[in-house]
Amino acid sequence: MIDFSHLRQDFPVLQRRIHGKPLVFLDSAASSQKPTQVLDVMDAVYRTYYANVHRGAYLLSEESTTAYEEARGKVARFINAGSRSEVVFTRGATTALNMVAFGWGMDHLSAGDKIMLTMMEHHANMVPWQLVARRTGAELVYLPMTGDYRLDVDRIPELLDERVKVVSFTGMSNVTGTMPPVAEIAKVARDHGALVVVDAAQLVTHAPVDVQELGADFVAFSGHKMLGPTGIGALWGRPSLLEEMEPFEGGGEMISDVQLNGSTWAPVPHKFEAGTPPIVEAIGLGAAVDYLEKIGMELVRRHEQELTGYALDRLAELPAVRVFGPADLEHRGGVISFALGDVHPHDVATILDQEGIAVRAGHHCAKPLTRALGVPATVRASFQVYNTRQDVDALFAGLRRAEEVFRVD
Ligand code: 7TS
Repeated sequence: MIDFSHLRQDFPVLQRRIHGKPLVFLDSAASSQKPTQVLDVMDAVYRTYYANVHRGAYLLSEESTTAYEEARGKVARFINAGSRSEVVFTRGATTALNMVAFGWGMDHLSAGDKIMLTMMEHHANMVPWQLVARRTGAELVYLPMTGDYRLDVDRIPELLDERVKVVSFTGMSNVTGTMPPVAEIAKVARDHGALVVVDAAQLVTHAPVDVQELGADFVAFSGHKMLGPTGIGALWGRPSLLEEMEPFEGGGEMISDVQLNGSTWAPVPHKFEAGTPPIVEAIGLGAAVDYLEKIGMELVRRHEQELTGYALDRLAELPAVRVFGPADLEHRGGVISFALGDVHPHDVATILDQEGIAVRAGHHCAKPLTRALGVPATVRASFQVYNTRQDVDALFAGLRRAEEVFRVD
């Protein structure tokens, strides 16, 4: 077992007690906690060199501009982008996906075209495409799930006809933890001439991501799930597509020139970053990347696989627990959705909260997927670098307690 327990001390909030018990934070798939290394960097920006970027001809502005652009470079290196200009800072994965759906979709889709998604998508990779489909007349098709909670890739040849112009899918499900074979799907879809978009909101913090290896056209993710702050995320895109794609938002900073009846755009990536960007958040994301790189994403993935394996074994000791997700650790990450008998997930979460354990209960913004699981909601425990076997043991004990309270046999 890889010992990550020393990392806990980097996360101040994990020192808290909840209802008199030590906090066991198992909701990192919704948003992760932040290490001191990120908090300190953000604090230092505000205290020592904060100013707006790309504008002032004075030292503070030069310093914050340099730090902002260095953070872009860190994110680019983290995902092995060809250059930092391939990384557009966005508000998060949601904005990045809307940027592609509207920026690319409105110019390339029309009636008769198809948008291929999967049954596993978070609403952020479903609703933007539904909006664009409604406006362009394009149709939506969905790749189904197999009985063991994986994407049914065998159905791709049948569904991927010449009308499919874009294939947009998750790199890791935020409900079942499923990790689809992204590179394999991307290759088939691109060979077919479709644009390939990967929602890497979960993937990027649970496994190494190399955009060259994934073979997608666009990759979207958020900073707050990968130990960084809220309000910042990124869209990686192939340079030619970023050049060609229309900006999603207009405003300051994204122009080259503005005349009364028209404008020209700033070079990529700035043409996609209208207005004052989340400067301190971007720099904070750079610090989160530094933190994760210091551990190494290969090790993060291995730690999480071991912890997930341990958690699945412990949950299997409770006959009333039903896990919705692949059993094979090669095909899943550290997000575990489950039911406890027929106890409502919110009731389970409430009992766990009394024990200091934070989990999420609900549809996890993936209603079609939860519906396909045949339940209105699930309980979800999700892991990050700071979680340990002790956290899993606490979850197990908490579930035992919930069984007693609700008299589950
Ligand atoms: N895609 C996936 C796979 C996600 O898990 C999420 C957020 C998003 C996109 C959207 O990211 P955002 O940062 O723009 O909101 N997932 C969750 C979750 O599982 N619980 O809360 C947010």
